[in-house]
Amino acid sequence: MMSCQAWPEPVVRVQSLAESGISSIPSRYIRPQSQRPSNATTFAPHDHKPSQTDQGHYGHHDHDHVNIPIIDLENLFEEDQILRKEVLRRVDEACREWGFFQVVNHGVSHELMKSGRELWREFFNQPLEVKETYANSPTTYEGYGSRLGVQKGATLDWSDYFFLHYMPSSLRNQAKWPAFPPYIRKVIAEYGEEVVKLGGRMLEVMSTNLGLKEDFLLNAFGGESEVGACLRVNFYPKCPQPDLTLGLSPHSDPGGMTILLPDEFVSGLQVRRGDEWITVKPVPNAFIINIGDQIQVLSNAIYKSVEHRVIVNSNQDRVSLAMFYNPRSDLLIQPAKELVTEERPALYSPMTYDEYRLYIRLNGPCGKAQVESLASQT
Ligand SMILES: O=C(O)CCC(=O)C(=O)O
Repeated sequence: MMSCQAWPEPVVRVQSLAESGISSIPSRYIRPQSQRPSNATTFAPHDHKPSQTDQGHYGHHDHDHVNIPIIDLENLFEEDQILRKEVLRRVDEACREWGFFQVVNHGVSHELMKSGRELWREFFNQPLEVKETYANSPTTYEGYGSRLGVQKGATLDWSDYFFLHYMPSSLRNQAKWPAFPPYIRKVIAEYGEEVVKLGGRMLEVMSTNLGLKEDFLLNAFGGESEVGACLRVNFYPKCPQPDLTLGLSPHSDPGGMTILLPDEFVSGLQVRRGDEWITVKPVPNAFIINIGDQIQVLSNAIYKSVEHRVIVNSNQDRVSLAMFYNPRSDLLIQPAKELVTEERPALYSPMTYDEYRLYIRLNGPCGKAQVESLASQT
């Protein structure tokens, strides 16, 4: 299979650039006018418990109230079937209407979420020489990186990241994880275990909601021991000209589903809604969950992956932990036969995730170009 061994140009660490005291950003980071972060929709603060009203604001045009749905998962773990069904209904509606939602009472320890964020921030605040010992290459992307894609001369994003494999355990190699700050490896392992468990539950909910057997999606991903899970920790440094650049270019996630722990204090994630970009303001202790391209394919586009991007600012840096929950990379992914009918024929041909992700590994984030081009080939 084609892959790329090395970066096409010397790698520049965005954090070092930001800390060098520049007042204007290099041209490599400046986006064409039409792709700059203007006119985004932000919604009002959320210092109240998620309510029916929050969850029902689909398509509302009063921008102060637009938000991705916020869903309380508490009743998912209850015996009461009526309460459980209501949670299922809300998740289904969010998957169909938005492809993005926040969850609270998800079962992952808040302490672990906090430690994860803090330890990763400490990792990025270490001297450059220490981080460089983990420098990555485009062959696997594992380690400390500053770009996605290997196109020479491409416009670059204003962020650095650390990428590691958590599942399957055969790919988990703690020697490639940061050794400092103390406890970071232990916290990554514990965090991974809890978030992967949450991912498994969400796949059950989505399978049930699609009218499939509860374990359908997990099995399509290779089963509990073979499912893929990898963590990308994004670090978005302060930027002297945030209006000219993006922290992360528009993209849909190529994998199955993403469970994102956003920065507690700094917003930046924007979700596409028609022609608008909605800035998500994270709810305390919530995760943001979004559908990836592989669930779009498996559900025959009943659920859709949604484009998102990240904006930066000049006052505060930002950290986010994205756990990508993916199919085992050598399994063929195709629409579930139960979801293919005469009226709704299969929209996608079978393809392994290995083949699929090569596109983003070579080209970097490209909106929804890849999954849309797949549909047009059938
Ligand atoms: O930083 C964020 O809020 C989003 C990150 C993201 O979209 C990604 O890592 O793919």
